[in-house]
Amino acid sequence: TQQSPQPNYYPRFVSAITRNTLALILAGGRGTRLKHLTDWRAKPAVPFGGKFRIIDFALSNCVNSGVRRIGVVTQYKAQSLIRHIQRGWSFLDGRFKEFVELLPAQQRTEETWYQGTADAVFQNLDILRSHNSDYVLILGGDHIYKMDYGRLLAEHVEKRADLTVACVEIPVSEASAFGVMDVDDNWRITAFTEKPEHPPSIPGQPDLALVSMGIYVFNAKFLYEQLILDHDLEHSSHDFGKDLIPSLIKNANVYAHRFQNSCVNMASGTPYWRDVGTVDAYWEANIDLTTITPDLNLYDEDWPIWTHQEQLPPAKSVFDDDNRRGQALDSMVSGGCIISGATVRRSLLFSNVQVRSFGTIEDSVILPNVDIGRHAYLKRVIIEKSCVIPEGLRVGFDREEDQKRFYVTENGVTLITPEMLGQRIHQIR
Ligand code: ADQ
Ligand code: ADP
Repeated sequence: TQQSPQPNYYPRFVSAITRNTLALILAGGRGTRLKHLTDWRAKPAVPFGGKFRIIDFALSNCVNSGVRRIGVVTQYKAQSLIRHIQRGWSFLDGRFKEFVELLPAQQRTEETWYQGTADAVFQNLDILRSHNSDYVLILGGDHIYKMDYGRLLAEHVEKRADLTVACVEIPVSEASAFGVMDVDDNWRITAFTEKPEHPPSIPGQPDLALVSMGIYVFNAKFLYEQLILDHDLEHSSHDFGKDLIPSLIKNANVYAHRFQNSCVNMASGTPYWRDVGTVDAYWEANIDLTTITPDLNLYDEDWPIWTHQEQLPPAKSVFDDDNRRGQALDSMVSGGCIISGATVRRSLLFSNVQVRSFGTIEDSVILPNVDIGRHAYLKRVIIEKSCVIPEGLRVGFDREEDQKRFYVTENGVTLITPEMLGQRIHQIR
């Protein structure tokens, strides 16, 4: 038989199915392990990768997959998220019934804010019903990955499932932070435990566990019934992972979908999916992007990551008055940046960052609108938006000294915010 040529595009599953799907992105969680980066914003609004925010990945996956009816469920410190979505995500056209709609906790049906993730959906039930879709795709807003939800949906329909949970194989040593499942030969889920202390491994693969990505496809009617049942249970915490999913395994058709079948980013041979939930993981995933061929490909024209971006002049590097070269090596530099007589290595400069003469920045993530004074030497730092770094500041050389003023992680990454520098910022981050 003739071998079919390797397609240089991703076969898409944009169809009546993706069009009849409503995506709900849960973006209300705080993400406490990101420390001061979520003091003023929810985790999905945290900047990532030089010009994006974390939620752009889930949103772009939706748009690129042809799932273009999207609700974003917000709660905790949502202002920057709301603003980002209003500015960057209003290009969908209501005339084609395409939209991104914000669903803030607003006590429309209950007298409480959103309790668990299931309650966050329950409280919007009347809005969901009014959209009249056949399938509901529920996503977290806080992971970095590229996935064709069309393939997930196609498999869900093909298997006649009531619920499909996307899953991925990870080291069993890390699995207790996730929902862990068992499946039979047909990938039907036979057991599901949320964040077990001693996670079971995959039969025959003692080092790996099969975990939930927190991505669910429900038949719409089935979801509505189950949410109402769960709402009436007194002992439920109204959470998908803790309550709803485990309770459905026995009596419904619940299948697992393998991420590798719908991942559009297999550069390293393993599907890329990162929970940048800690400061160290956040730093590492960002710095990874400065390598020659990073595991996460942001240059794929077939699967663009959309975002809001300000209109800014191009990045610029110049010689300073003393004829010192301004340069960025192995780095990503966004619009509006000026590097004058300073050296930047293996770092990300988000938009509007200024690095002044005699400065050195290494292995660092510098969020937008930061001004770095002369003679500063910063190594392994994350600088929060709008910081003004004083002249001559040295960070990353003396852990004890750094800890006195800043937040230093286990892996020796130093997080610096305006508050730590004694600066009052009257700006939405
Ligand atoms: P967690 O990520 O720990 O586990 P959770 O904290 O509930 O679950 O967050 C899921 C998503 O919902 C996040 O995007 C969060 O921002 C959002 N969220 C949390 N509380 C919310 C609220 N009250 N209102 C609106 N949005 C809210 C889940 C599953 C696990 C699975 C992992 C994968 O429960 O089974 O393994 O995701 O990361
Ligand atoms: P963003 O993530 O875009 O910064 P936030 O959700 O953090 O937005 O901001 C919410 C509100 O908190 C805004 O009104 C903003 O002005 C205010 N705010 C943010 N940072 C500070 C700060 N350091 N001091 C006082 N208010 C702040």
